[in-house]
Amino acid sequence: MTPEDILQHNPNVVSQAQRKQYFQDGFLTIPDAIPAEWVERLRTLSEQFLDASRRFSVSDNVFDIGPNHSTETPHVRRLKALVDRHPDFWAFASDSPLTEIAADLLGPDVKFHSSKLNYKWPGGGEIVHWHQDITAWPHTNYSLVTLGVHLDDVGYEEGPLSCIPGSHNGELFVQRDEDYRWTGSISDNDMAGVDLDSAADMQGGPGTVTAIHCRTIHGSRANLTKRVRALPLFVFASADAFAWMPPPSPTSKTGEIVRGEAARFAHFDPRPCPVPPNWAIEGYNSIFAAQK
Ligand SMILES: O=C(O)CCC(=O)C(=O)O
Repeated sequence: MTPEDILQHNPNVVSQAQRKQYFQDGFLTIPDAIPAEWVERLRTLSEQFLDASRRFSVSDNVFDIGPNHSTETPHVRRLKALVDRHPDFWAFASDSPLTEIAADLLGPDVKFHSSKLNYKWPGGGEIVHWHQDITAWPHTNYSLVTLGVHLDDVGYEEGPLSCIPGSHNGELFVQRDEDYRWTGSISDNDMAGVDLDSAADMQGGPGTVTAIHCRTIHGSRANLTKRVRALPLFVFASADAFAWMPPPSPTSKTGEIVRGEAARFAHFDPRPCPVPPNWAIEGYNSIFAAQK
């Protein structure tokens, strides 16, 4: 769907002014969007999985294990395919205020794409370099959004997500090195033409939702605190957006309609999109592994 079409539908929880802001900037921070009970449930699940990771030492389809991981001190960079990890993650994605927000930004017919939980540990190990999400999972159009949920306070020190306003209307960069290997990040050369001074942090307390348009350039700095910063992320698409390459992190729910109805026609946006590796053949671990 186009932003104009989406704005014609009455919103559920996001105000019309916020929706316009989202389409203008390519991102939106929504404070107090998720009730405390949900935040607490997500936090508890996150802690349980971190604890369970102590028994593992190599990355698999559940955990992306970082280089300093041990039984005593877990260093998990990502819990993968959240909705397959616990039914409550799927309940949250498919029937909660989060799903309402997705519908407000994508239109009444919403398709679930993927989900993960990123951990940013104290120090610079999980710096996320500037990138655009859609080049990893291209679709026939660009009506996709990544929604993140703050489980705790996320301020400057915690390494919040940071976005370049208006970059969703600019070009899509090839996230590969000189040998055309996937890097998952935009090269310094390409970033030289981007106004980094305009970058805006997405800060906020527990229950804040961060919405990032799939074309928006974003990243996150080091965690300067002594605590891990956990960030569950959920990707949704308008029902009329169809993937044209295998997804990097498929889940059993990928492609399910969570609001409204399945599309009878695909919508095609003519703006070109670089072709990612074929993840079904090459496999995918996480953005942290790719950006190393
Ligand atoms: O975890 C973060 O800080 C950013 C994650 C991100 O941008 C991504 O996984 O695409």
